[in-house]
Formats: sequence, structure tokens, C-alpha cells
Amino acid sequence: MNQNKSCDPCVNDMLVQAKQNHIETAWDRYEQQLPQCGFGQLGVCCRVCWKGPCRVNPLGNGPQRGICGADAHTIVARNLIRGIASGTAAHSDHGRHMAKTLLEMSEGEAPDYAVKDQKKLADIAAKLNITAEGKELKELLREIALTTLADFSRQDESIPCTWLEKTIPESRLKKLIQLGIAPHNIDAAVADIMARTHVGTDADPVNLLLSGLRSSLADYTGMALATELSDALFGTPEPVVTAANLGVLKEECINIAVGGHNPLLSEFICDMALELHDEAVQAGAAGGINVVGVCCTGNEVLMRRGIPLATNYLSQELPILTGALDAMVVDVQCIMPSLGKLTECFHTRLITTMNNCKIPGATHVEFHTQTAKESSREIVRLAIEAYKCRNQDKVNIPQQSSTVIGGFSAEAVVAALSTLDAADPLKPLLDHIVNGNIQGVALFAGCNTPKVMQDHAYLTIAKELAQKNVLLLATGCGAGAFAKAGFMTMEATDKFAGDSLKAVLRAIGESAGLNGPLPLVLHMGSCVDNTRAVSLAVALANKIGVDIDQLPVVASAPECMSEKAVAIGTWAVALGIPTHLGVIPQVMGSSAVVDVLTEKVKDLTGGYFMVETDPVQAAQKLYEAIQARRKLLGI
Ligand code: SF4
Ligand code: WCC
Ligand code: FE2
Repeated sequence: MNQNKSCDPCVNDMLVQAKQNHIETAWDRYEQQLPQCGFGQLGVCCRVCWKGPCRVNPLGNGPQRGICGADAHTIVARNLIRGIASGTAAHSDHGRHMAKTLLEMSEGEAPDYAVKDQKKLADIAAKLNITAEGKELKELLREIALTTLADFSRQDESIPCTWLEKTIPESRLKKLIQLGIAPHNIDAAVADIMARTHVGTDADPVNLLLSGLRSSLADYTGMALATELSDALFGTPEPVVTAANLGVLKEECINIAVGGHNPLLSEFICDMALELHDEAVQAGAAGGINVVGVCCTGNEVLMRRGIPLATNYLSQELPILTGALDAMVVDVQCIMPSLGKLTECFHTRLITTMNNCKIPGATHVEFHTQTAKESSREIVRLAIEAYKCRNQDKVNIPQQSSTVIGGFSAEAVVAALSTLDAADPLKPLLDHIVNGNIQGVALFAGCNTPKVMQDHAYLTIAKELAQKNVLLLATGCGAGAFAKAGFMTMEATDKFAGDSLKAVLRAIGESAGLNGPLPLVLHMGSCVDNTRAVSLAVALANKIGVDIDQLPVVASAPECMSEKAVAIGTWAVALGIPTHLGVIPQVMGSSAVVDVLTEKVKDLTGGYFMVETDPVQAAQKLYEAIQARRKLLGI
């Protein structure tokens, strides 16, 4: 029963239980939506103005234009880039929040925050050409914040965003400038899309798609700065051992799940869980407070603090069904509105925290950086109160979880490599790529969708590529899939890696003091942290003097669904990376758009999209893309 819904046994167990108790989940609501609208799936439904909605008949035997005359190509391109704009806005809003926090710190207005990683701060300053020497911390924070915020406000279109310029190879930047797609201002890239897709404005699909590429690069910029500034504040991740899946919930503890994306809050929830330990024990929870993660806030605290991960996006409702979750604390993005109604059936308190993300049915405790500790204390106390209403007889926690070795920031990877060659840490990695022990690198990113069996394609593609000696990296809910399935362990390396990959991972792991190989899939963080993988690729490219589109590096988003994922996939292509999508993107109604995204864009950026719903075939195509790159490099 339910075997086709997920490859995660915990999920399948909980779904049986949900059915018995007449509790509805995302999988049920997906079924209620079937059959989904064919026009929407093809991207040919336009709701840009109120003369519509207009639909173009994809079979050619109905209307071929909307009322204003827009054809399928215009409509599909407009719909696609509006999604990219939303993804860009979401990621970069997260980045802006970080930069503004640095500015507040410099003005003494965010007293609870500190710089945990001084080295990272110094690296950031150097990257941005800011002199750190002789400066007071506050002054340095201020300069970094203002330089970063200038990427949201610059009006001179001839100057690209600093965080883009400083984090990609020179040759790539030149190419992007030539194509007119290097953003000068993140917010302007978003606004440009909203302006040009207004009724009666840009109708040229290629021109529309180019602005989509520009916005996706603004998305990259916002992500890069968000990740780097978070590292300075909360620490750059280092290898850490933890666990994943619903078994990480503990009956004897007050369980708090943190979900969403923003480490500005969740870091303090983790601190407060320790501080209020005695209050929890007094309330009857002998084990104190157990913080677990969901989705990307989960990835953030997993990477930096080894907080266990309860589950990834699609199964975010299920921790509540265990009856053991006392509070679900959420910030922004990828939080199902269903949680409001669902928590009404349980003792679990849903707590929203951000002004731009309120959910009916939740308790709202507004979080401000100025009073981070105070708000976090209030939130954790709400969890303690909720725990007092828990019915222990109804608690049913699936006893399954997998070990996870996470924390592989680019710095952590380089540090591990430096145990092999301290003077030139990238050399061993490069040598192994050149001699074929490592055939290439694949980055798994993106979400979950009920359109396919949850996590299945991630695991299948990874097994296929690992067997062929491809080094695997993962972020976001893809990382969640691997974490739950035990793919972030040494055992998985022994079981699934091809011989030469296994030998390399063992050599690095052992010399780095791990007493075994590196895990099969390296956890690089939340979805905003995809730029960690880019920074590693850029370091390799710079070292051998090539551009990213020459490296044997590919990306795969087997279950992409969010607009952020669309933006990420698009910047991967803009940076020159062959990028696989495992679900059919909502663009198939326009042959012109499909042709640009899968073929013509190759001539512009070197990257391209490939769509393949069969995971074995997808692995084959990704491997072929790697081989094509190797051939061109002559290796
Ligand atoms: Fe219809 Fe044109 Fe309005 Fe879109 S913009 S809804 S195609 S009239
Ligand atoms: Ni990023 Fe996708 Fe997860 Fe949300 S958290 S569901 S965008 S991968
Ligand atoms: Fe995410």
C-alpha cells in the first residue's frame, strides 16, 4: 500500500496511518487535483490581464492566440520568466535580510548576533576588495553590508553586481556582459521582468528568455551573498555526524521542528533549546528539548550544528502526525499552508515568525533581528506549553533514521583535500578528474513533487552515476532525500561507488581523519547554498584557466517544483552547466521556447536543459554530457 508514493519507508508508514485516521496529506490533495489542467501543464494559459484567461490550443485545432494576439511562444516565455522573477525575489530577499542584519550589527541594533567565523568575514572582505586591516569590526561589517546592499540598489546598468563579478571566472563574466545578461541590480532584474511581461509589452520569446537568464543570474547573486554572509555570522560548515528521518523525534523530549529557510531565527531556537533545558524538564520532558529540521532551515542547522533532519519538503506534514511534535516553527518559503489546518487536529503549535509569511491557524510571533533572543525564548516557551497538552498514548514515532555525515562547505572540501596536499589542495582533486578516477561532478538540487515517487529519482540517478565514478554533491530537499536514505554515509560509498571513486573518497576521508571514506553524496547545504558547489567549480576552473562550460560538471533537479528551483536551474544553464529536469517543465506548449532552452542556449552560454523523466535514462544523459566535456578537454 502506498508503495508508489515515496521510497521513504517512514513516509509510506505514516501515509497508511494518515488514511486510517482520515487525515489528508499533500498526496491526497494531489489525487484530488487529477487530471491536472493540460493547458497549465504546457504553459499556454495566460492570466496576465483581465481580458483573459486566454488559452492557446496546443493541437492547432483551436485558438492560436490570446485576445491581445499573444501566441503560445510569448505566453509560455512570459509565464516562465515570471516564475524566475519570483524565485529570484525569494532567494535575494533572504540575502537582503542577511546584509541588513550586518548593517544593524554595525549600528549596534542587533545585539544578539556575533561574527562566529572571523576568517570567513576576512575572506569576504578580500573578495569584495574591502581592506580589513586596521578596521574595527563594526566598520568592517558596515562596509561589507553597504557593498552588498549596493547590489540591490545600483542604477548604473554598465556595472555588474559585485557578488556576481567576484565569484565567477573572468571569462564567464565577460560572456554574460556581452550577452547583456549580467545583472547590475538584483531587484531591478525582478522588476524588469514584471514590467516587460505586463500586457502589451515584450512579445519576443527570445528577448523574454534573455531577461529570464538575467534574472536567474540575479538569483545566483542573491544566493551567493546570502550563503557567504550566513557563514560569517553562524560559522562555515565543517563535517558533522547526525541523523535523518522521523526516528529523530524523541518521545521523552519536547520536540521542536524548524522549517523554511532562514538561519537568522533557527540559530537562536537551537541556542534557546539549550538555555531552557531546565524549564523543559520541569514541564515533564526528561530529555529536555530536541530541535529537528524540516526542509532547508533543517539543512542550515544540520550543516552548522549537526541538528538532525526530520524530513524534506513533500513529507513536511508527517512529523505532526507522530503526535510527538510540540511545535513547528517556520520562517519563509516552501511551508505548506496545510500545516495550519493540520495542527488544529493535534496538540502541535504551528508558529509563524515572519511578517511576509503568515498562515491561518498558526500562532504568529513576529521575529525581529533587534530582539532575536527574546523572540526565540517566547517561541520555545510556547513549545513547552504545547508539550503539556501532548497525549503520550497517541505518540507513534517511526523508529527509522539514517546516519548522515554532512557539513561539506566548499571550505570543508578544500580542507579535507589539503590533508593530501597542503600547498595545493585542489591538485589532488584535479589530478583524479584528469586521470579519470573521478569522471566528473554532479550536483543534485531541488525539491519534491507528488507527480513522481518521492526521492526515487534522486537515489536511482545517484546510484547509476556513482557506479560510473562521478562525484556527487547535493543541496536542498535533494540532500534531504539522500540523508534519509543513508546515502550520506561511508557505507553507501562502499556499497555504491565505482572502484576508482571509492578509492579516492577513501584516500581523502582517511587522510582527513574520518577513519573511512567520504560519504557517497556530499551534503552542501540548503538550496540557497547551491552557490557552494559553484564556488568549488569556479576554483577548479580558475586553477586550470578554463570557463565553467568546459568542466565535466552537471546538475540534476529530478523533482523540481518551486519557482526558486526554476531560477536555480536557469542560472546553472547561464553559467554553462548541462542541467537535467526530471519532471516536465511547464513550457512544452512552445516549440520555440523548448528549442531555446534545450538547444540554442548552448551557443550562448554553453549550458542547456535536458528533460528526462526516466531516472536511468537521465543518469545516462548526464554521464554522456560529462563524457562530451571530457572529450573536448582532451582527458
Ligand atoms: Fe489574454 Fe493577452 Fe490578456 Fe494574456 S495578456 S490574458 S493572452 S489578452
Ligand atoms: Ni529548496 Fe525546493 Fe526544498 Fe523548497 S526548500 S522544496 S525550493 S529544494
Ligand atoms: Fe530550500
